[in-house]
Amino acid sequence: MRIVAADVIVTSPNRNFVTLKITTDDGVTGLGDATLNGRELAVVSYLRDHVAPLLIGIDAHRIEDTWQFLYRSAYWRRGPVTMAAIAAVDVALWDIKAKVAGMPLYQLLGGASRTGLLAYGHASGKTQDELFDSIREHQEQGYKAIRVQTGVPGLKSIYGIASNATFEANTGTRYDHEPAQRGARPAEEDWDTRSYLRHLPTVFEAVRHEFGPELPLLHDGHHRMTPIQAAKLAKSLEPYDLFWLEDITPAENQEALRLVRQHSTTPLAIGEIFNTVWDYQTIIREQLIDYVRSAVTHTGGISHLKKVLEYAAQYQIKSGMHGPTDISPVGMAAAMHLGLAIHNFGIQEYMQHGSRTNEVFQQSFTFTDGMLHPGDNPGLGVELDVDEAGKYPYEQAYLPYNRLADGTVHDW
Ligand code: CS2
Ligand code: MG
Repeated sequence: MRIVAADVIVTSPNRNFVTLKITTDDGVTGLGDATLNGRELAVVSYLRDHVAPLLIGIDAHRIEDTWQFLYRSAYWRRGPVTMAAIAAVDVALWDIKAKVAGMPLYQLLGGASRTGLLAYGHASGKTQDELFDSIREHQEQGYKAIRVQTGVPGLKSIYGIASNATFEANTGTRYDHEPAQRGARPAEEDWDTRSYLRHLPTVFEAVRHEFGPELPLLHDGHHRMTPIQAAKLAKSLEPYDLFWLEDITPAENQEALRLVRQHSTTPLAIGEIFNTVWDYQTIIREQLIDYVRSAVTHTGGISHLKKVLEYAAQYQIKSGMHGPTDISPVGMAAAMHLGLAIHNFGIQEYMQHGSRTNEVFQQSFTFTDGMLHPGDNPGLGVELDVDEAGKYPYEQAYLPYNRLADGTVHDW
């Protein structure tokens, strides 16, 4: 079964998505997500100009060999662009193999290890009242675990605060906006770590008081703290029993987390911007984290992320795969098949795509009573309507960035 076509489809129904579609000489097609938020066209070029021509004629069943060929023959390894491109090829080939086998992909990965995947959603509010409303709204939608992001007094705009979620009255769907904004330049936001560190524990105290001890609560620090600030934060949130505290440091400096561990037992999650097992080498071996945040889309696909998670399993570290709206339904489905099959599944992030996105990508996965399931269609269970996709051409969009009060650029 040889590959006869590898097409890259760019579409922007509610936001930009890049999808690779591989076709075999038997007429079987497979999809892979290659969306890199705010830098989408770099991956488009990598795939169209450098990878697609190499795929023609390759045996579509040789997934591992194709992965190794693309990774090693380029000489320039790792990095988000390369690894998103390889991920798209890998996932498309798994989709094809599972369709040919007539099975949902999770069956080829070892079969289901559980009945469904616990998902968490994003609650947020500038004020306490808005935050409480947002938590209740998520609970009404079925979410059993909730990420809490909050405004900070004195700061104008903050990461993760949904001015952000829209209710589409015509379809009854709730659409979670991600911070990327269409336009020619990134939006500028402000930041003050000391105000944030003072304010956040008061918010979690109020949330625990209102919603009780049972509800799993998560929080994302979005890479903004130094190691000692991160240690302070993790320690100050300990009484509120978080499910996890995410991205408290930039973590390129993996050793930095030793300091945090010395001061706190708050569980830590890191890795949404990591691309390979090498980015996790120290933090897994030294047990400096509790959850691996990588997405299939940005970590070389199912083949590579499975290896990362198997390594993590030796240290009782679990999965917590990245699932914002900038992961397309194809990438989400890949995460769900992998999450259903592995033993060390932890939790799956799940934000909801808009109705236009759901028309472009027809999906078989379900979200019922707070649990995700990839469905039992052969393959990934996602198909792309190319005509529908063609209605929404690419639009330039950027993630925002931060400056401190004196104008210094800060981690966003
Ligand atoms: C995030 C994302 O979901 C998360 O935890 O940190 O919202 C992230 O900001 C975006 O995916 C960036 O593209
Ligand atoms: Mg995050």
